[in-house]
Amino acid sequence: MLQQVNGHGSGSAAHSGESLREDLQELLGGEVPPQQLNDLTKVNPVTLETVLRCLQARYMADTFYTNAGCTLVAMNPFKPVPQLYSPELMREYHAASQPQTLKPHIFTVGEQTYRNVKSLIEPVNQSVVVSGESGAGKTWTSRCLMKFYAVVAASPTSWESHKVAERIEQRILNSNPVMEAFGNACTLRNSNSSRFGKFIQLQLNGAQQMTGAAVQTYLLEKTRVACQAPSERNFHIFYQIYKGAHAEERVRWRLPEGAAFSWLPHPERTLEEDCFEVTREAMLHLGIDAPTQNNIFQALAGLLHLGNTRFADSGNEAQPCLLVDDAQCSVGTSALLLGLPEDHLLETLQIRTIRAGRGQQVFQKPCSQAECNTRRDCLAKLVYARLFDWLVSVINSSICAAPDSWTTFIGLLDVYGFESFPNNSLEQLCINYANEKLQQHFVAHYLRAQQEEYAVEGLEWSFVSYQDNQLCLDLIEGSPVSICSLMNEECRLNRPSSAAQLQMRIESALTGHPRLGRDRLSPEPSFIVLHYAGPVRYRTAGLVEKNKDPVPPELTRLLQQSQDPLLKVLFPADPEDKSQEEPSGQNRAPVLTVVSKFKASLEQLLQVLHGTTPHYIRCIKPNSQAQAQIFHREEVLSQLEACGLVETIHISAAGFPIRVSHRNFMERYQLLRRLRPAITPSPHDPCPDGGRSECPPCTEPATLQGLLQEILHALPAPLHCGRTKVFMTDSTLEVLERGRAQVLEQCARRIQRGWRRHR
Ligand code: AOV
Ligand code: MG
Repeated sequence: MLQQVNGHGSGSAAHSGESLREDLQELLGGEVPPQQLNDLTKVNPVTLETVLRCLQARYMADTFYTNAGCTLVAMNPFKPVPQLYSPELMREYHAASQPQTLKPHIFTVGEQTYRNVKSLIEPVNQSVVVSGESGAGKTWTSRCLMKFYAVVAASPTSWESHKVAERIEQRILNSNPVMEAFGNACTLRNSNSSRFGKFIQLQLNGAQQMTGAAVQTYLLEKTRVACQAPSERNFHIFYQIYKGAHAEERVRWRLPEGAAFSWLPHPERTLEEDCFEVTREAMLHLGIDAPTQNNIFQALAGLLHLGNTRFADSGNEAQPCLLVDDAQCSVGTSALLLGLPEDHLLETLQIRTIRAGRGQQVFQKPCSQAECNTRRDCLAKLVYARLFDWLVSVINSSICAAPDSWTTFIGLLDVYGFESFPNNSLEQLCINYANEKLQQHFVAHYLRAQQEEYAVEGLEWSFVSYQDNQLCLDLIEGSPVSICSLMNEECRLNRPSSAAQLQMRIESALTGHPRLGRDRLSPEPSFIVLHYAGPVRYRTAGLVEKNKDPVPPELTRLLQQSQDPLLKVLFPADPEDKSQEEPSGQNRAPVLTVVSKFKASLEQLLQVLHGTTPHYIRCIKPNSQAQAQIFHREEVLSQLEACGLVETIHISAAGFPIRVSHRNFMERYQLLRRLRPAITPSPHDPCPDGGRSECPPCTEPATLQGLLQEILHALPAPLHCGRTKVFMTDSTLEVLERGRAQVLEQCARRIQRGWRRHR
């Protein structure tokens, strides 16, 4: 067999082993033993072409995971492969003495992180950063990893506690369908695309059982509620309600079969994500009872009706806009479902309240047709975003462990992947900015830090050049001038500025920037950012407004007056109620823009990641049609180039991922002294427990150099001593640990023998 299969050979993952071997043997000139082809660092020579051919051969043979040194490459199968994710297979990886020797799998990463948190050498929180472009399989991967931890980290013995543990793991898993129903949508790139970022912290106690979890989310793409790009859809939950409500609920939520909603495009499309029952069931498990669920779905139906509200100019500036045709019915239904007085809702959409002049007099001004539409959309976004945040907080209170019941965590990061559409706006800018940040974390953590550390530690090392994306980040977020700073300034100046003006400002302030592209042919004002994963053209129209994300205070106040129990929770009455009207001029509070808030939350995330040992899974999309068994070389190539996989492999191939401080190394491996070659300690060896028992007392204390020499003499594994740390590969660590276990066992036997003799 090509790989050490260990049990999961029954399915398609294994049966094409022979053809895979032939292909790889040809590629590698037959030099490398077949079981090592699991790792791209063993491909010889490492070039884009050879790596690509290896991945292609594996993909066509239904082998989807491949190691690339410190990263795991995960190709999206685009078809069900249930045998690859069975609980039996999870247990197999968990039980393996050396999971790294099994077929590459996300469970190897899962098991590695799980073992690392209890590592006696340097226990530390772990994180798994799953990256890849939109549709590559990040959410799928992190869901499977959560299932893995739910299986391996649940082991309380008593029946009573078993029940509790099952409940918490089940609840944690139940958070997925709920968050995906409310936060995922069908886009051009992925029919289940995450429209928010998520970091979930799985909390473990001292016995390594999962006692809870905490979810942190990042910037939901709330504009989707009121505006969907051509061929895209709204969030799944709207379709779930629309298609899955029972007859009686349809009456209650005013959703007759076949009703048309302009915020519900493409309801005819059938997706597996449209299953309402799964969401309801999961919500129930999370403690969201049926009456609360009813309130949530009723409010969402209210938003759908709000979306059908249309305005027309009244022809007289002094008069409010008119409702178009049967929009009166929509407003009425929407008001009813949201627990609002109909006339108050309508008036708030049609009329602005402004304070102006020295005496801060209050004026009322009819809104233009466009303003009415903006206010309607704003109301929907406001309700949906609050609802989403509230759901996340309910989920957290349902799954979060008490602070003293956990000691370490494994974090899973699943954010929206890099995306480029025909039209890109602030949402894509933020998403791609987040991906740049994560790429930089990878580059900084792995590529740069590793090489710099070797240099500082005085290890001999030939440097590998890699692509740093700092320049692109400077262009987006740098100071003093960047795209974000210019957008923020426009928000702060609060002046009407056109799309063309913003484009001109960006071009003149950042002209010549190596990461700013030019697109003279574009029919509309735009700019191009040359991202690490490819160029993206952003339209400037609407950028400043979206960045400012203004919420007229009348809208919040309106919602605070709702009689609906859910909206009362989402919009609690403001006790001081200071902001009665929209302030003008200098009375405005400083604007905290969308990008500045997003930047702050990303920086917080990176701080958390920096405090963990990160593990990387790179998801690759083999084709953009989401089809099984199709490998588009060009598309894969650009993903490999973008993430710097070849550089990663070069560095990993020659690198030492394990580094242990001199002191910790001495403490742990002191007892390996006088190992015989082949690591078989003789019964006459000194006792590793310091001579407290019957075995002969230990001889003179070791120095690090002495210890290393002795170990090197006994072991074939490479060890390198830096100025402050000892460096080694994963396999060396395993050899050391095996040796240590043998010595300890030997010693325990000797002590037992001693006891027996005494009795
Ligand atoms: P993403 O999270 O990376 O995109 P998903 O995890 O949603 O991508 O994967 C997209 C689709 O690919 C899924 O809905 C599955 O149909 C399929 N898929 C992915 N991984 C597997 C697998 N291991 N086995 C079978 N099918 C798979 V985005 O959220 O758009 O960036 O914002
Ligand atoms: Mg996703």
